[in-house]
Amino acid sequence: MRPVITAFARSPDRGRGLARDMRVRWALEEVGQPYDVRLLPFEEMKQPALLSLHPFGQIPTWEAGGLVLFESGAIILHLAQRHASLLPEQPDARARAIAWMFAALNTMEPPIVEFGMAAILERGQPWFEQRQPMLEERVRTRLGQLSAWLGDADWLDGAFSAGDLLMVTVLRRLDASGMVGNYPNLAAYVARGTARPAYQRAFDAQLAVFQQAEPG
Ligand code: GTB
Repeated sequence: MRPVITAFARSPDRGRGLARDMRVRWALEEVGQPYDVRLLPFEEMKQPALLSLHPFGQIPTWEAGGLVLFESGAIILHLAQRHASLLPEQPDARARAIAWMFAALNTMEPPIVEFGMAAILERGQPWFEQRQPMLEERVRTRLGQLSAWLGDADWLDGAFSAGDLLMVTVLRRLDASGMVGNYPNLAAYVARGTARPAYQRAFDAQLAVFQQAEPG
């Protein structure tokens, strides 16, 4: 059964692999599961066809064998539970890897997204100059804590897991800010993740979508 995921027909990230289909594509590549992609124009995001799959009319979604899922973390957990290689077999190690999935999505991603979105949507607002340093400081705090935990390890808890996969994609949201570069071990961690062949295949696939949408 070949799963079908959804992605932007023309991603606003211009092929930089920052939209959340990228993490699902990467997970699919890591486990060697072939997949199809249904590309959605913005005009279709809040239409009944997508809303019947996703209550908030967003990408990515997942359809396979009668199961419909939304939320990139839930999709990756579903995939990781059914294939070896994204979660350890040993129960305690598996629970810790899942904790890192939640940490990426619940503890790291919110301040990073808030910081990035404010820079796009609130620039020019009277509060922007005061608020942005505060948002940046919240991100810096989390990066410092993550850096201290990682130390000189390759991955967050033993072998590469779905927790690392999500964490790397979340940290990549800071690419434009250069903030991760202030933590050499985190920069090396992101480089290690993005050098994985499965990441490269997923990246190339989403880039090809953007290039076909915007030839030349
Ligand atoms: N919590 C959900 C999940 O993890 O699946 C969040 C899903 C989500 O935010 N999807 C976004 C979406 O569909 C795309 S990824 N937005 C359209 C809408 O809400 O109508 C977010 C995103 C968009 C653009 C960039 N970028 O340009 O860099 C990065 C990330």
